[in-house]
Amino acid sequence: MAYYQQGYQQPGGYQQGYQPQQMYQQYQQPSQQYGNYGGYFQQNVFSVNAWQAFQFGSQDDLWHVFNAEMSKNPADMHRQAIQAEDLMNIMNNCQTIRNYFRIHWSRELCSIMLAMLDRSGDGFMQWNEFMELQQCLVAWFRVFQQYDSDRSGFIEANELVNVITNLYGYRLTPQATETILKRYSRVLPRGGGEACLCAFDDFVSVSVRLRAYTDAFRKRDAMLHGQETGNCTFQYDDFLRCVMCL
Ligand SMILES: [Ca+2]
Repeated sequence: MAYYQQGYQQPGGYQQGYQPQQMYQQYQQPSQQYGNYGGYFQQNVFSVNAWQAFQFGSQDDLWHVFNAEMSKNPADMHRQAIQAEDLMNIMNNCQTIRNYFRIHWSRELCSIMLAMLDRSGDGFMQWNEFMELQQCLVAWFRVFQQYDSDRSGFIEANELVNVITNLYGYRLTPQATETILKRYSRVLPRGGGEACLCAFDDFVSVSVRLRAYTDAFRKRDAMLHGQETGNCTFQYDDFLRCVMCL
């Protein structure tokens, strides 16, 4: 498999220049067709200091957490990158990170998060990708907590819709919104009736997938038409490559 044979060699040490903003500018400009979600990320995600949120003393402490997990596997060390399983271990076993989010991170969600930020396209998570993920997660968690005022671990479905459409700024039809709610919320008993609620892990899944699929669609739209039109033609193989990686 090429995935294994590629053997990504470039060291991913955090001394490398870390300029995530530049990576976004190409496809996350405000758009008539796709909304202004890029603006939200630019204004909020990149100003987050993940290590401070986790109450580490410095960024080095977070690097040591990453490095300690990477060091458990010589192949990971050779690649200077971790895998979804390693990411899951960090998220669940690092006490400071676990105490911050207070959820169990599934391997599935860790795979999705790894794929979202796999800028090097090698299927592994380098340190700079890991840092960017933590920034995203802290930014998302702060949003989530704003709405989860009673700290129940859930936000209401209508608040999820509010975040996606008004705060993030995606342009979605009611039909698309309903599809998202069916997939990413759960119906729980509340006060003699029922409430449609969204937990933080589902909130992360929605945030990751919406962004990745929208980016992929926009990119092809712009390449195909020379500008964004809101329409796109996919080859079957290209479509699969877009959706199956998440
Ligand atoms: Ca990578």
